[in-house]
Amino acid sequence: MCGIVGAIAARPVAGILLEGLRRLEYRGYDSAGMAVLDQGTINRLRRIGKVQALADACEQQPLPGGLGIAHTRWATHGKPSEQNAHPHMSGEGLAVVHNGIIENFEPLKQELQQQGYVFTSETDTEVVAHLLDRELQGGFDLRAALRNTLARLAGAFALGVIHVDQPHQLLTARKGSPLVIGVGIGENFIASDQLALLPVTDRFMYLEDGDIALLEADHIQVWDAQGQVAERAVTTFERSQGSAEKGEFRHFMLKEIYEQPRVMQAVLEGRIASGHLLEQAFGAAAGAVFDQVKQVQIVACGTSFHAGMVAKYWIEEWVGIPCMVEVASEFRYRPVVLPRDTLLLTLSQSGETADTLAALRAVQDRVLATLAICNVPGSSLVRESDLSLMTNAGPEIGVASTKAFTSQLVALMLTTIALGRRHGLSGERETELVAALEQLPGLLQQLLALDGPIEEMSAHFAEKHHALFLGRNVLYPVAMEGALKLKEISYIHAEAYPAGELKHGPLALVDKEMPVIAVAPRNGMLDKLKANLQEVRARGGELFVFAGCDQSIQAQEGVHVIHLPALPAVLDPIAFTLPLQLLSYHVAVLKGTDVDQPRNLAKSVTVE
Ligand code: HGA
Repeated sequence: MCGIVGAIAARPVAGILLEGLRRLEYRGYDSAGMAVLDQGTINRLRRIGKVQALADACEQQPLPGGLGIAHTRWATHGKPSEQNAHPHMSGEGLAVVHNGIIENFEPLKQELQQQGYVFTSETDTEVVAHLLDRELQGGFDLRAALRNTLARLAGAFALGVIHVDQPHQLLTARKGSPLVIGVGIGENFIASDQLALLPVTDRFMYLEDGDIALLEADHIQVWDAQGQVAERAVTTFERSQGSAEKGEFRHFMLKEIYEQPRVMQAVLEGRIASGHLLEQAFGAAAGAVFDQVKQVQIVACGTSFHAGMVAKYWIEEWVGIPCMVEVASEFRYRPVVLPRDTLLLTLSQSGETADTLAALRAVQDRVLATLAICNVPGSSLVRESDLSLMTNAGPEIGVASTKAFTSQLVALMLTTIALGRRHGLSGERETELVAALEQLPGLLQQLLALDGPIEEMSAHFAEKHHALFLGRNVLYPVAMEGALKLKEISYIHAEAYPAGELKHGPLALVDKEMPVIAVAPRNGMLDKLKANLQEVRARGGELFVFAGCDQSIQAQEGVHVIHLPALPAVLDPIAFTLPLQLLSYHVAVLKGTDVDQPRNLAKSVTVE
């Protein structure tokens, strides 16, 4: 969701800002803009469309200067247009970029209009620029003006501000939206995500909610929400955490699918040894918490929600305690009943998902403990939870989540084992599960060999408008994730059902124009699933089956089958996900959609 970059340096910053925006484009890409201060003037360029349009404009009209802010937008207030693109200005002297939503912008706008401010955009952001100007007119310096302005704002924001009267200062603040400071040598930066700044620094300072920071080229000062001077630690980014380059791959999504064998290794590293789980991976306090837990409440959104659904099957089967799963946008707004000794488990790739964070904050005082499974260390979710387990998947740039999902599943299996140990899971079973997990990197490597046959299969979908995904038991959420992937990137309408539900409604949709995709591992439910598939065939539906290694499902007229290699049944949800990712990818490529940046979507959903 919207990406912010800012820089203050002794060299021209426009190139740094543009590169930062390119790296943040996964967060939003309907328009982009930049404002750079040069010799007492703020020069601003904004363009509708992708960052490349802004880069082209910069070629024509270079923006010299060593202080600037830039933005790539995912509109929440006002359509994507040049006028609504950030930075927004008040007069000629002040420019602002914003990620988030100002919930009370309407009364603020009215108030400012009554005082003579003229608005040139439909955005909520523009009130911030004018509020700041009003404070400056009232005699406050830039930092005090920002502090007074923040006191008027409701909602979520990360802000970058520059002013012509302060040519050596870049101001920033955050509340509820992500923002990181990049610490350079004689130059400093801000960004929504550290990825944006990796070409210029590997040292980062994470701001807390409510912080204001003032950056000069060789100095950074932070104040906390109470206005007290605050120390924020500087951490060094490990380059081994993955790269944000596409390399030889045509799309980030494909690269990220292919990275999964290595990611499986990364998420297991340091968490298992000699056939056992290393519980310390969850933090020193984890053992005592896991001992006491009587039920688990999982809260997440989108793909992470599907990972949570898989975990429900695992936790109830192997730990034997109740596990509830709910989407965060519902959970946060209803009076939830949480039995005593509930562990609240949140899942988010970015750790900045607004609804998930709000859900955590809403109930954290009413639960035994909170555990975050997340891909970004230092993210808000991780910092605000009692326990955390990193998925170590490295940067995920494709908007459609792939490796983040499978690494969450592994982290959830580790969590299940950790809980199970304290609730009667035998040592033997633990060893069995850990041994299965150890096979994952090799297994996913083998699965990638199915890419060719899956690409061939994808041709059947190019002309279709709808698709149905079926699975049973722990493979039902995998079918849901398969359907989500297909709709996200190919724009084919896709739904998932537990196969047993077919005859209760969706069967009415089945005809030769409705391809039905089934995930059919060899397990106790296979015969039942096969009966459901017969129901589809009997109505002329074309079947695409991802089957286990046994040969009991065979290709025939109207039935296309891809067999997976032999694998431990506990790994089915992870293994069967990969072919579904590849199928969506190839269908999207055939349809010619923008695979990494599908329309209307953005990654890291930091707005509600
Ligand atoms: N509300 C602002 C910023 C949107 C945003 O942060 N999206 O993720 C706007 O609509 O421009």
